[in-house]
Amino acid sequence: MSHYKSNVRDLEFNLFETLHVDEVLGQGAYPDLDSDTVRTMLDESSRLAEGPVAASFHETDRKPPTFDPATGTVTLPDDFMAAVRAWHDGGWPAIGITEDIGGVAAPPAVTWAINEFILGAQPAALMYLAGASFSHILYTLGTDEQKRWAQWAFERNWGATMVLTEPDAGSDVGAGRTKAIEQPDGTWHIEGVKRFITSGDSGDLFENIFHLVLARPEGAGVGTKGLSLFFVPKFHFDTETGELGERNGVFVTGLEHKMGLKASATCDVAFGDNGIPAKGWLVGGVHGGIAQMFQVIEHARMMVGTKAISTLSTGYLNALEYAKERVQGADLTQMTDKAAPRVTIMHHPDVRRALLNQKAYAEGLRAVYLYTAAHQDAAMAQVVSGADEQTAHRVNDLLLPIVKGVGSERAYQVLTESLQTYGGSGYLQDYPIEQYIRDAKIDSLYEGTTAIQAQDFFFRKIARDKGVALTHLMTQMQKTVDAEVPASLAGAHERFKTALGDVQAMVGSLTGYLMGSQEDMEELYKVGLGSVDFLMAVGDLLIGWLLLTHGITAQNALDNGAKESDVAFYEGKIATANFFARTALPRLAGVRESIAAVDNDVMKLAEAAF
Ligand code: ST9
Ligand code: FAD
Repeated sequence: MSHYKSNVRDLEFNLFETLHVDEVLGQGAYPDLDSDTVRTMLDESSRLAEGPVAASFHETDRKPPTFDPATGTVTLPDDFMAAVRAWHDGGWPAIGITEDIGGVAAPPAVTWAINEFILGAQPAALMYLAGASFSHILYTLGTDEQKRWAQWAFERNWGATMVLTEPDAGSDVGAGRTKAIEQPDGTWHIEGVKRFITSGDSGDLFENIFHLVLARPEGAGVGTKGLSLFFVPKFHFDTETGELGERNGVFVTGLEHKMGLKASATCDVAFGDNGIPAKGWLVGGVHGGIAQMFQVIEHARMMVGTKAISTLSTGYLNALEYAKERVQGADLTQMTDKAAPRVTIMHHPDVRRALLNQKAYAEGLRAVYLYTAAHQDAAMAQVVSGADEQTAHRVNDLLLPIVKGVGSERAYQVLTESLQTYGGSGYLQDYPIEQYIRDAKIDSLYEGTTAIQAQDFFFRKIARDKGVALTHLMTQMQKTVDAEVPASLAGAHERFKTALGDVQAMVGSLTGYLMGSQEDMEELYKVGLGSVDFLMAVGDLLIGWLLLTHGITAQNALDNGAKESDVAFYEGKIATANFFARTALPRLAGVRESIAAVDNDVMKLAEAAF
């Protein structure tokens, strides 16, 4: 039986009943896609994910990829490669990729809904298949010649990597020392050592791999702005015909041994270190490396958040199934009757609390990533929030650190409740949750740690944006506050109103510290001390809001005579909105107080006192 449990009904609810994706289908950028086709795509891709794609999930964890130092080659298990090929052969990596290179146009919300399946079933498989989306980006950024390479890379299913990190340059990408030396023929030789490179090699899974590498041209300035982006293939190819040639001088020198996500080969990679130069081409023929690389990073941050959220969802659904079967103890109301009938653990209040908490975060975070994806498309953003193209772009930028930072932190935290639901059995490898937890931990680390997401969120996405995107979002929230809601959600509505005020007060405190830094730079420490709590608080507010709006949609559907098979689903939506508003939103008042009271004593504390 598959470890992976998808939630197609909830995805359809988001896409069709709350985001109204049907309003952009069959016209504009998506003339060939209609609602029935999207529903069929969701059914087919979820079945593939639950079946062949998920099949080798545990096996690859126990017998992960291996590395041969003599050849610098990584070998992937055959059954894992079969999973990657199954997804590729189904045509799913082409969804959302520009038609100019052979992709299939689709609204990003649909693309990410489909990605959710593979990211829950076999996340590393999508990472090996990054070639499709990276080709799309290369096509967007590249010279005319590079656009042709991007087309080949997509058609021939080349692997791809993003190469930033070095031993002394992790969060601080601008500390990178890898050099780029220009050659008389206009190409570049890359020299340096990169580490932690996902899919740095993948054996014979692909005929070729292209690495997108940040390196510093000789004489360029310091920091991220001195970095340029290079296209560095594993094998050279005839740039006119695409025919493969000699090995390029980029070699894997080691494989990391990790806590989880073992199917994904994390590699040390040396450029130009073994007598063969690592030849690269300047992407787009321009020196704008960090801005170009951020186009890749934005996809990857979205991917990481969706991965975490999908893992939480399957963790919850597995725990739910277990709770309905496991018999233990008597009903609490019969606790004094030692002969009372034993019940399934689903009857115990604390198990119900934990399950509803899992459901609230899994479904609330799904709503967050899909709402974000809706703002990656001008037509859909217009439908969803009335944002024009530029505002939609800013809202997407604002929400990415929430998808990535809050998605990863909450998924890891709440997955421990999925494990707890199993009791001691959850700790065993007989069930998937312990692997989910190990595999999900990485999500708060790579693609920018949570601290980096939190600073990006406040300094860049709010302060530098002059609050434009945040104001747009809060205006949408205020509309919900001002609207009449069904009686079944009156309590949640009231609590949401209070929580919105709490978060607005947090913005006020942090902005005050930022302004104060013009007089006293150390006021900035206060932003640093409060920024992760703030990010998580905005995440909870957004979840509470989307769950509330979903509850309203559900109540309306019930009032309008929902089909019998949908009644429990809608009742669950209303209950979840109320539960989250009652248990999670009141905590924001405490965060508000703590951010208002941040003080720099923490920064003055001597290291010896820690
Ligand atoms: C990694 C990979 O960890 C892990 C997994 C890989 C899996 C690969 C597979 C992916 C598959 C994807 C599949 C998707 C399928 C979907 C299909 C759909 C079609 N936004 O603030 P400044 C830029 S890789 C945009 O001064 P510092 C901007 O150009 C390693 N741009 O920064 C800016 O200039 P300006 C990941 C941004 O102090 C310039 O940077 N490593 C943003 O110099 C400088 O900005 C990390 O993520 C932004 N948010 O440097 C590093 N921010 O201001 C984390 C900056 O003029 N560290 N720019 O516009 C950071 O992010 C740091 O904050 C820093 C600081 C490096 C940016
Ligand atoms: P550090 O930057 O040393 O951070 C250590 C701690 O300090 C963290 O808690 C961090 O939040 C905190 N910290 C650091 N700077 C600040 C600051 N300015 N303010 C507040 N707190 C701060 N990289 C690639 O280029 N390509 C890949 O494909 C890739 N894949 C990866 C796969 C795996 C499995 C792993 C583990 C890493 C991968 N990475 C990849 C690297 C990854 O992006 C980095 O590990 C990450 O950006 C953090 O860098 P670091 O590990 O050096 O930690």
